[in-house]
Amino acid sequence: MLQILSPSGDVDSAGLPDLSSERMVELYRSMLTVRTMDTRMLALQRQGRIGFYGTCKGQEAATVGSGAAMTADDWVFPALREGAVLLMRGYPLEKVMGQLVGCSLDPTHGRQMPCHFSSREHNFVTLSSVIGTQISQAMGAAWASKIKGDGNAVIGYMGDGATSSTDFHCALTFAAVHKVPCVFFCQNNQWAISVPFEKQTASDGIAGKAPAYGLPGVQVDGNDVLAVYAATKEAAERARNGDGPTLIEAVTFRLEGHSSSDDPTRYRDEAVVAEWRARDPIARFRNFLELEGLVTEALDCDIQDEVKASVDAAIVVAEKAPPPEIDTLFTDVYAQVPHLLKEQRDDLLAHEHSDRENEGAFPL
Ligand SMILES: Cc1ncc(C[n+]2csc(CCOP(=O)(O)OP(=O)(O)O)c2C)c(N)n1
Repeated sequence: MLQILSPSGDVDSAGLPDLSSERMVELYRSMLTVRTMDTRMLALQRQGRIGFYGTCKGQEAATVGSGAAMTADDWVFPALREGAVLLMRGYPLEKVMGQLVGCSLDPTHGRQMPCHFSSREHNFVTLSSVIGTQISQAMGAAWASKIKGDGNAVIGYMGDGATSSTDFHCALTFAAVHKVPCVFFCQNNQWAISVPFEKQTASDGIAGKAPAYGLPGVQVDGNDVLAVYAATKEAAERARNGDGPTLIEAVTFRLEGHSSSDDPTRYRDEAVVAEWRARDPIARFRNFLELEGLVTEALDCDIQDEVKASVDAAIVVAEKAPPPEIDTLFTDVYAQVPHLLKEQRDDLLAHEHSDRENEGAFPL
């Protein structure tokens, strides 16, 4: 298993990836941003202010390290826990919050479940809730890139549970046969809701499955952001050089429930969770940055305060924004809206209009 940072943050500097000090601090900031979002969003969900949320907690190194290794032109096909990659591409926090709240700031007009972010401008395609679908979609996009010769690579994310889907088999088969520029990134967080990894597969890992499909498999310590970055960077370069796909398995752990609808204490041993909590990817990277003199205690406090302030400000903006315009119920599906739908839209708009006119006419 590829590892660059020891659990205490010491490093074999020969293996350090080529990242400037500023960039490393940026990665740290991104990891803190997703952790802060997770804490705030779970609280908002409990207060009934958003409907649903799936955290990345414990998997920040795998998400941020892999996202950072791809270029802005590369396409991203995320699963549930990779929203941070969109933020790292410069997507505004207010729009992320807008999607979670389902207000007018949400480019998908409140039609998607929370956490299903997308932005064409940022080459970030929405996840499908249907597990595994994005693996074959990523393969297809990579194949298109190859045919067009645009020199881009694609990253397709999945959890360990998704590796039991038909899409995994189809996507890896096609990808290797057609040598497409795709990085398949499996976040092996040990659980697929309540199914533990040992019930998911009798194999001793996911990376080991790759050679059977005819592509290289790399197992990386998913709680080591620098190792994840290095492995993904190498795979993306292979893809761009025409050397075909790679399967990366990031070995990590989901510290929270599967989603805000799940209670993991009902099916897993708290002692094991505590062991993984002690391997926190953010603490490990912070130790490294402190040992290298890149982050001091004061700077760390400043970064944490800035991150919290920007997340809180985005919540305020999204919650103050009005709901999506009502006629968006009828847009974006048909190029030419069928007459029955047009009638329904007109009725609804007329009804809404008369409601507004009558506002205040019946004082309570
Ligand atoms: C095809 C399909 N089957 C079942 C589900 C229900 N489901 C939602 S998430 C999930 C587990 C996913 O686990 P994994 O792929 O390991 O990703 P993780 O959530 O752990 O990141 C399941 C079974 C689904 N959404 N789609």
